Amino acid sequence: MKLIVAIVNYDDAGAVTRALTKAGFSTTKLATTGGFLLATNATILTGVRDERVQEAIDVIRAHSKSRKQVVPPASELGSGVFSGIPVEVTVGGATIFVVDVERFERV
Ligand code: 2BA
Repeated sequence: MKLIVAIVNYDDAGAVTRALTKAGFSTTKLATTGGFLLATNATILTGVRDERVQEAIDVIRAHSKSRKQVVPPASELGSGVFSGIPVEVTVGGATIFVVDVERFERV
């Protein structure tokens, strides 16, 4: 079994969780904050059987859009850094980690 940890744009989180649920995956959605932009995003946890990992990633990819975001000058970035010029970054689709699950129980 694997745990998929997917960090997605907050605006995509509902569509991603709905699509995963419709495909038969269990999900937990957490409200999180990116360390660089300090913007709210969402982290979706999905425990899946090994043979369904790619299927789950395909669902997440299909509902996670990539966005360009311009950080205005003098905005505070992570670690208290202030940028003096506008910075454009591409955020997402999704940042995905696949982690081995040593033990899974529902008690
Ligand atoms: P943030 O940390 O707020 O980063 C937002 C976007 O800013 C990133 O998009 C990337 O394009 C840019 N960025 C991040 N750190 C940067 C840096 N040191 N210098 C220049 N640009 C930087 P994504 O790569 O799509 O990441 C979206 C969100 O996914 C991140 O939000 C963070 O919450 C998470 N994330 C990405 N990589 C991660 C990692 N290795 N570990 C944990 N979380 C990660």
